[in-house]
Amino acid sequence: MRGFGVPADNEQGLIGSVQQGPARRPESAARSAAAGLAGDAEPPPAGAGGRIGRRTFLLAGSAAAALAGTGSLKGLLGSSAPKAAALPADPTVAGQWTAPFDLTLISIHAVMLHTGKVLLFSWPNNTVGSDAVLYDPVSGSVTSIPLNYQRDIFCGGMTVLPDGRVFIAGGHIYLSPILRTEGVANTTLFDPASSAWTEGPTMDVARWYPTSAQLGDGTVRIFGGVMNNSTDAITVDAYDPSANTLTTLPASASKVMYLYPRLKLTTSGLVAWTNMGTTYFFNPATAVWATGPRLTSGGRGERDTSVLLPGLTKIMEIGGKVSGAAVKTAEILDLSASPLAWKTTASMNFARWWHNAVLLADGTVLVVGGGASGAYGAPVLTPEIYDPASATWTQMAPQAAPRMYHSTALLLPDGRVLSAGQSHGSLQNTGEIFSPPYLFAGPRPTITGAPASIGYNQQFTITTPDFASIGRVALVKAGSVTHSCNFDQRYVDLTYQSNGSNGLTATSPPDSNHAPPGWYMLFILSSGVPSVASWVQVG
Ligand SMILES: [Cu+2]
Repeated sequence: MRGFGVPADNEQGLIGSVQQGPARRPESAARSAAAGLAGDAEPPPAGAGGRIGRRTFLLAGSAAAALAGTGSLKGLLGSSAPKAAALPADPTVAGQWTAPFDLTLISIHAVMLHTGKVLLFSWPNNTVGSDAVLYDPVSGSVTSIPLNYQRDIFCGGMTVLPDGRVFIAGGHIYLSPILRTEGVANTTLFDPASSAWTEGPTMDVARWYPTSAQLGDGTVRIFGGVMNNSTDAITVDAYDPSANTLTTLPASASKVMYLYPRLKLTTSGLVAWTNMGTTYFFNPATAVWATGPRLTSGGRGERDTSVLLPGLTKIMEIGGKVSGAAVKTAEILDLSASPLAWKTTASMNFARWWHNAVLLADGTVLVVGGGASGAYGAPVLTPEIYDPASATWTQMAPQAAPRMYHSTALLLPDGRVLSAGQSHGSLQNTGEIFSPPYLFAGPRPTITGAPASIGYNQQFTITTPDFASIGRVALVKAGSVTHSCNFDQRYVDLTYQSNGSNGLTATSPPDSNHAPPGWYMLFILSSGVPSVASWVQVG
């Protein structure tokens, strides 16, 4: 239903189209040129409408909802309310949620920092720059750290750099008129050590909804997004964190990539783009694209979520918008297979878009939030876990708050999951924490010693009294997420053996394309139960 000024369906819809029917993508000279360049004549994918006014939708939606008095939990839960009111499920089977708690802002962007804090940010709210906080999942404290200069980093792309700083590419033009949506060419750096925000170098073009992707050499490529409501940002920029410089790649790299393209660094060093109709692989060494297989779904648009599964050879695309509707389906591309082909895997129990996928400490995938109508309609409160080993989905206990458009979800170092945000409704400033069933499955192994940093392909010692029972050792690159797009999460299994006395001898990742440099959460698991993670800097 199109209530309260919220767009009924297409978040990418032009403002006018909200009232006037299906959105039409703005055609631009840039788009046509790039389409010709790439030889990609396929029609705009599902979910690709024109694209201005997200923020307008959100503000209008919130304001209208407040005026209409619909901000109650009951109103938000809608038809899913009975599920939330059901008897508590057994946490050993369905996990357990905390009640919603106040985070003081809408967690539109979330980054897991190696300090153990979570960086959350949103658009400016009567502050000089974007609102931001550090949330401490251990103490529960929330510390305000807004930008102290005029910049709106909402709508930027995020990459956690090898040293743990956060690089943010682009964003939203500061205090732009409400009916306009434009990007900025600025980049922004956040230093967890000092909580300081600083300006980075300037990109060649303004970008709104770009994706930044870290390469194995620790540099970052910035893809896609739009310059404004009628012009795509087609060039690719390269950020070198050690020199703090930005350069623009040759024209062979240029491509229309829409909004927050879902990109994954593969173990071959190629960057795979997988959420639209056709898969593409970008070769950073040559700045040239290669065409891969078509998705079985025909493309899942800009509301799907995707994840690189443990093992690092399979990319999974989950839900999203297919033929105009939210879907339950999921598909997997096995990069080690020949010929390359997407294959359908088991469907979720619920159709979703604007959901998030979180790699859990045991290598399973939690899909949380999302809904089936518009930006905030028909929320799905029941998360589900995909087990890659059995290709099955298991429903979890329902959460209290809808977490659809502008929601986020991250794995925490203690194995729990923070689910937060959605820019609509009375619970929009809240988060909830989910404890997966593995936290109710027996005693947790403990890491009593681990190195603070490791290189590649080298042995290192993990001290643990549980050495005899450890069944899995993994490094999980901490996540950074917005708009159902997680830029950083990655699950890297390690080989290991017990040393027979006080710990394990593990072997670090073979190279930086398996585990790009940066901070990882080291988990050991016993009978499927993870330890609390130890932070390790890889590279
Ligand atoms: Cu948005």
